[in-house]
Amino acid sequence: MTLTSRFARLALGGAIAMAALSGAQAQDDVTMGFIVKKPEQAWFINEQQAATAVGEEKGFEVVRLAGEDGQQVLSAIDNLNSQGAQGFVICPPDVRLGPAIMNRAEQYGMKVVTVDDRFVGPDGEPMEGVPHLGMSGYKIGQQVGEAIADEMKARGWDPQEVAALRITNYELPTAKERTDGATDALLDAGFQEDNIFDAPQQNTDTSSAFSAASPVFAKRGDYEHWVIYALNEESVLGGVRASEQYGLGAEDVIGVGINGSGAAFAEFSREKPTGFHGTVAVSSTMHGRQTAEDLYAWITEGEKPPENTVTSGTLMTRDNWQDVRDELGL
Ligand code: FCA
Repeated sequence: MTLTSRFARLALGGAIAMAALSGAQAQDDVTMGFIVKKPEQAWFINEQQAATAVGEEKGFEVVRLAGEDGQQVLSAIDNLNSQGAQGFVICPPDVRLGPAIMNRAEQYGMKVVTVDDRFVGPDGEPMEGVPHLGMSGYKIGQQVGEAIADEMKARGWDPQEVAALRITNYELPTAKERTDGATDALLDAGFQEDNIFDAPQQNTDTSSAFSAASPVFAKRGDYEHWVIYALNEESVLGGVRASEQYGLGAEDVIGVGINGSGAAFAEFSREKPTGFHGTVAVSSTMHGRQTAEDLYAWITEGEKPPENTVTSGTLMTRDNWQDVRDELGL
């Protein structure tokens, strides 16, 4: 071996060792935020836990933060910057905050991935350039409508005499897609359009749905049978609780939600069935894990995640909920 080739080998070995070292350091140094709009909801708790778990596996740190309004989101970003974070995953409290959130993130050179609720720009269209992962809202909504129609048939209800409580949130595009999908599937199955009553909620939680639903039941006491749907199961549960207050029993109500989180498990675990018939379950574990992994690959390898990834759902009822829960890793 010549001196030069020996030298080259040594130099190469050194370079590899250095690269390995800096690679290891880079991995140790990755910190990302995971900011959610509703930190007390089981869906979001699970998402954040799944992100933390994948961080522990792969060697990066996940800082779990609440962002229940614009102010809180901006201070969460400041806080992440002071912890040396290179980016964050976020489900924003209001999708119209997208430009303001991106502004702050860009000041700090942070990378951003959205989960569940996609930013909209000033033109009302999805904000481009921010990778997103969320439900295929319309399709999952259709599954809700189909599940309700099937259960109506099973109970032998006459569609002419059934009312629908549609809990809406038209400011959130994924919510509109979901309730539109459910409505279309119900109409396809012969549901009467005039029997659909809207309850616009101000938020995406149980109490806002309860407040929105109560006056609808109060006004439409003439219907004996009701179906209930909304963007998520937390909201459907608000509708079901309101129906109970108006004296409707489990046999008079078919509520079908979306998510498949602890809120639904608790309802299915009650000794007696309620008007909450089922929910279309989506893996919040996968949402949390995948977005954190994607952001990590973007930070460490410069590989930008896809613009829009959509996920699908499985109907979960009192009969099969434990199996579906296990299948989806929930
Ligand atoms: C929205 C809803 C959540 C969940 C998520 C995927 O953020 O508010 O309940 O359905 O989409």
